[in-house]
Amino acid sequence: MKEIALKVEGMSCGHCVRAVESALAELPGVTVESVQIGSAKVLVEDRRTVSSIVDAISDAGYAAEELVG
Ligand SMILES: [Cu+2]
Repeated sequence: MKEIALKVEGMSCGHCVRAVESALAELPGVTVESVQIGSAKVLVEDRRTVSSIVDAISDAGYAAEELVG
């Protein structure tokens, strides 16, 4: 498992946190570690999953990008 940290734009309240959490929870091979306003941390089995994570967050209405480093 690899830990991926993401910056998430457009979140402003607890509703946003729950929306991102549930979008992530539906993805196979993804374990949600934490979601806060503006960021998320997940564990993935395969790094190729990162693009589907970004897509799922986008579908929920927020803009995500991986924080590298
Ligand atoms: Cu909100």
